[in-house]
Amino acid sequence: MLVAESDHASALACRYQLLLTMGLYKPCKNAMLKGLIQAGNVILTMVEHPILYSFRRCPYAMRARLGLSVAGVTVRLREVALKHKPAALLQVSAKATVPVLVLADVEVIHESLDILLWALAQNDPAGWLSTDGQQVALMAALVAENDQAFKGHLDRYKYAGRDAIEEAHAARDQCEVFLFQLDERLRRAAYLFGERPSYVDMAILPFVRQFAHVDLAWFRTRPYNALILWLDGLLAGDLFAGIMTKYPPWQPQDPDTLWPSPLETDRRQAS
Ligand SMILES: N[C@@H](CCC(=O)N[C@@H](CS)C(=O)NCC(=O)O)C(=O)O
Repeated sequence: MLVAESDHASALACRYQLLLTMGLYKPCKNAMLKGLIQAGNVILTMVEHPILYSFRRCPYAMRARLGLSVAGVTVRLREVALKHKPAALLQVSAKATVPVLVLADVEVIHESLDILLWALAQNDPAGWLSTDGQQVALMAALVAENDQAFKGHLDRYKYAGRDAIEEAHAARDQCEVFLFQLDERLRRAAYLFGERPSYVDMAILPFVRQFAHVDLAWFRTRPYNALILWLDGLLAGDLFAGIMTKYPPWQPQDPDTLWPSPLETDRRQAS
């Protein structure tokens, strides 16, 4: 372990403190990170690259990859086949949902939102955590609404059987209550909380995409034009393309897949 007292280190400690104050980052169970905040020093474990268990099409995993990618945090990516979860994943996470981020053996982050926020705590070049302070609770509430009510309706819409059209449509109507709420915000500004994207846009984007893809032709006829524009814009960017690269399921004997490659990150940050 290395105790660093550089500017970078204190900036990192400040950011953790900020996240805690904002109520966005749940305090880690891990004493080392708590010590880090209290002492104001950053204790860096010499881990070159955390391990990310991911599934390309999972919206939660997309959310995590968006954060890691924008932050330029390179991970050892392990694509998971959900029907054949690797023993290594089950060992670190009893819950075994993806994404899971393993920060050496000292800490495992099991929730996609925590991974997104952890990544931004390392580096937030696009200012996704910036907020005017007034909006913090509202921002968190919108993500919570996405993860709870909206995702529940979305699953009932997406996975309704062919013989349950009425149920599917009822769930779709319920989803749209949330979508109209997003659209109303997006009529006022380009992004959900202002003229620049925030972590909220990135946390919600993969789920709106999932909704749209259930019946894309129908989705495009709907009267939430600002939302459709927002979705199209974010999906067309390099960042989103970069998180959707395909990888075969990880096998224990495989060499590490470093993702995003440091080269890719440099190229995107320079553009
Ligand atoms: N609350 C979790 C939910 C993650 C989640 O449910 N992921 C799905 C894939 S999209 C999963 O792993 N499901 C377990 C399974 O299918 O076995 C998070 O935010 O990370």
